[in-house]
Amino acid sequence: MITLWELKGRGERRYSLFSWRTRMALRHKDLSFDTQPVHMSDKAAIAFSGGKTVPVIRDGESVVRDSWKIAEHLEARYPDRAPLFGGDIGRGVTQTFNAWVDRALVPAMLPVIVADIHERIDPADDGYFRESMEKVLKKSLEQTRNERGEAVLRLGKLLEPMQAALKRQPFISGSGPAYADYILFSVFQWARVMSPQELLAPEDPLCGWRERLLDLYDSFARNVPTA
Ligand SMILES: N[C@@H](CCC(=O)N[C@@H](CS)C(=O)NCC(=O)O)C(=O)O
Repeated sequence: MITLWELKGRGERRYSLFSWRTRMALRHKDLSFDTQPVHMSDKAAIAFSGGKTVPVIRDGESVVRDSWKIAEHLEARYPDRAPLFGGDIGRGVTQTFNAWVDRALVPAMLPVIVADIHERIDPADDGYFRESMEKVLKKSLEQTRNERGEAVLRLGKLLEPMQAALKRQPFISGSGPAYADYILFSVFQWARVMSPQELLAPEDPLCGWRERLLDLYDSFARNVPTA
């Protein structure tokens, strides 16, 4: 049995975007797992991992931290299960995509939804979350709410290449879903779980793609508490 440590929000919401990558990767490989929800501010709960962020997994004797390292671990440990990358070239391209999502897309999504996230985190994390987010964004959560219109426009512009790609193929990884899809999906699932804003219009190719991801593995990601 594998255990996944992830963030605990209000009303059983699981909102760690990086942990959603791991959740989907575990389902992709058809591995069963249980979860340990933790508060964002409770670093003692994950001190055994040697770090301060989730996801962390324990898989037998191995403790692995960082969503990318976890994906590599699962691919190496379970080579006979459905592949997450599809060989060395696929792993390389997927790692490049991981860097783009983390360094361009996540910072573009954050100001759009951060005030909504704040309303749905566990109350125990209130001060910690506000302080750390306001430091990253260099503005107050209230200010992000006032400037949301511009942030939504910036996000839309950034997503244009994804829309173009998804007009040509049903998944980021091609004809079927793989880890690159879960990387992108994690950002939309983060928004779906914590924000009531509808960010994708029905005619957007990203909307159809997200529906396909929500349908996977018996609607695993669809049937969770959301905003
Ligand atoms: N590169 C890491 C990033 C993990 C990360 O930032 N996780 C967030 C939750 S989504 C976290 O644990 N934050 C705790 C904090 O900021 O104190 C990964 O891919 O796992």
